[in-house]
Amino acid sequence: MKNILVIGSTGQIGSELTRVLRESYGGSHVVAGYIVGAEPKADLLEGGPAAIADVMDGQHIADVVKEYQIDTIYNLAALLSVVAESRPRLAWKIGIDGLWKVLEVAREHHCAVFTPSSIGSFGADTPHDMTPQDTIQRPRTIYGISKVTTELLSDYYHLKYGVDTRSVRFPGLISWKTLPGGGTTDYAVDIYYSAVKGEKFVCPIAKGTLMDMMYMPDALKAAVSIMEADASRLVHHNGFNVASMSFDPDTIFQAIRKYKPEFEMEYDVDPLRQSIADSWPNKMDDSCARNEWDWKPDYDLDAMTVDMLKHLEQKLL
Ligand code: AKB
Repeated sequence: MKNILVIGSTGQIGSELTRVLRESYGGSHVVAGYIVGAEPKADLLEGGPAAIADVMDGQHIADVVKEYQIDTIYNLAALLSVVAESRPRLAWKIGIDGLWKVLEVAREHHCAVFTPSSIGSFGADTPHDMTPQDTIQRPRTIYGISKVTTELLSDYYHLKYGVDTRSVRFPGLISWKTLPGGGTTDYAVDIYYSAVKGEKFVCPIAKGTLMDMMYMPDALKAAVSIMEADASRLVHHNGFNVASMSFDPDTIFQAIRKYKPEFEMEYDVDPLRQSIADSWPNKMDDSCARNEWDWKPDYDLDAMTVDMLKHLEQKLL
């Protein structure tokens, strides 16, 4: 049985991943790591142990790892792409200085580590259609630069020290449970909230801008599956492309209109978000993940839309 520490358990991915991991491995085997000022809500506190685990404090993380005999760390501490552009030094401190501390703890205490990468790790020079697993990665955002570094540093710890580092490149993640904060793909979550509230949606991304997106249950499945994968089959370790759907604002708008015919949308393009979106893939080729650890998503745009609308109606109305 694994003993898992989730660093960033109160964030967009962490809050849902901690619950899913507890269902699989048992509540007492999954520690919800958090920072002061972002304490877990009651259900996370009741479902299993919780501990302060700040990526800025490696000694503290080591103490938590020893206390709970942790063998697997999900390191989810990061700033998303748009907010990172306004606080580049902090983005680097959390994403890379913090990662370094986590990897050192993992090396000393023999833990496996998952630290997500992103479609943001690609850049304008990357082939945009069916973006290959191994290709040009020259991003110009601090988020992208830190994600490429995350992949390389994780590979380095694997090759040099034998630390079992694994990760995927997440597309934009869509969930009705926890809101993202400061990402380029956030519009694809916000649009559902507007549709359910009966408000016109003002889209900050231009019509025709394709990006990979994924429903949160599939993202959680990817995060758990890659850490469970048979190591002898893995050719890659970090930064697996994982894809499930790719759409532009008009396509998701039409998907929602199928169920909410009165829904309206207009465009007010945000230059920063748009320039980031333009540098990201239209659609990734995820055949390596499919071949090396049997990755397969469950949700397409229509299935996600039905589920999002159902749950947001229960939550908001
Ligand atoms: C963002 O938009 O910053 C994130 C991502 C795709 O990594 N959702």
